Amino acid sequence: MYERVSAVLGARPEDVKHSEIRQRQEDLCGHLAEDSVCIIVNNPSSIRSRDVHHRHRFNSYLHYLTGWHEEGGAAIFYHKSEHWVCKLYVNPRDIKMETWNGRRPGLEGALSNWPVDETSSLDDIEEDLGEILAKAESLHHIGGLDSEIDKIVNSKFSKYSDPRKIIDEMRVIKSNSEVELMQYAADLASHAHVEAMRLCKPGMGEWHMQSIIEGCFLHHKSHWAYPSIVGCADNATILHYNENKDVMNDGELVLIDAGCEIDGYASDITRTFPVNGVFTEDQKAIYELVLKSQIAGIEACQVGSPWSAMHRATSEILAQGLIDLGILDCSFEEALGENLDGAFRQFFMHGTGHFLGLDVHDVGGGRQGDNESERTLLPGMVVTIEPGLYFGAWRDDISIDARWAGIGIRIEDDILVTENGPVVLTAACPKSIDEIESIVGSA
Ligand SMILES: [Mn+2]
Repeated sequence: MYERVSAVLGARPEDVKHSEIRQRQEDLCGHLAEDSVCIIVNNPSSIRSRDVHHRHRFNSYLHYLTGWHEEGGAAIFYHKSEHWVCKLYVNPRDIKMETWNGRRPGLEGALSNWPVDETSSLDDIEEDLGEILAKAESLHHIGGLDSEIDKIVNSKFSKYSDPRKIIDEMRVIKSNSEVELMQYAADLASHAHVEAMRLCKPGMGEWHMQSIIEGCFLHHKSHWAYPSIVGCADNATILHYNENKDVMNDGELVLIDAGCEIDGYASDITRTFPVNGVFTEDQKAIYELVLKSQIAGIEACQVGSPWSAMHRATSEILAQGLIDLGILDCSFEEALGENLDGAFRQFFMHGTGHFLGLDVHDVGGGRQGDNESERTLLPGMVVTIEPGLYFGAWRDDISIDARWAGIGIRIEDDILVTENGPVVLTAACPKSIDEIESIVGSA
């Protein structure tokens, strides 16, 4: 299984180069007044139970601006003798602590291996900040993550602004090297999904699908970008189901929403397929409708299109399709709704997609479906397109024919917006009915 994935996966791209990170620092500082200071703090580690911690994930902003991926740490950008300085505060070397919890780069290691100008010990941040902030007129701070450092910052400076808006505008457009990393994350997740399809058999557990996919991630030195969702039958109609604890039965569909990360960059794929490898006529009817709407959503990912274009494209097809299948008994206008809030929303209750990058629901604007941010699509943006239809048999707020009950289908791909039209990064993951029927259970 792992070898099959390795054989089709290209070479893993290098992490983002230091020169590119230096350029990001320069771009950020170009937006800051010279008498201001900007502080970005790492995510704290969090306790799972008693003395066991959750796996640490670096703060995306800190990683974006310094490449730092270790635990602890904070970056301070300040202007000193005509230059901007990026100073990284890290945990100092400590043989005793390292013996228990892992090696640390320390001050020297951080200075020589990361693209920063100065390093200092986190133990000194309070004193240092006192000096640096005494000379500053304004402060930019991404707070709320590490309460200890937040407290220090708050005690030194009563008012600060949030620099995320500036950095988000940088993060929302992906460079070539970011796209390469995202393509690799998309390929790895695509091939992992194919392995789950191949090995799927009635009687297996949802957790078996999860173990195949996450095993492929781990085997390739990656990790899930968000908890994997594997839901068969009615479980597929629960959007954030991730207990993955039920047995998959003959005749049911299974929905898998799983993606991995590479140097912090996420992929996000959803596929839905019949556990026994053959769609029933009713499952096929819904699947074909969702697929048609997803393809229309992808086609709408054009440079210059408003953010809402993708959601409108998928919604119009779903609304009409639900009427054609006799699931909705109303006019197209009523099905769609004036603000895309018509009767079809009973069965498609989420947005059509979101930005994708260092965060799976990446920065840069609202989600499709909220009319909050009317962004225009630009080259280098990466979005997901993921319409779905959900007919939970357990729901007593909808009235549907029994033949549709227990069908939940979502199809999700990752799309790079380019001048030459949308590029599907997750194209290696099959989604046509013919392909799926020939792959599922073929192992
Ligand atoms: Mn998604």
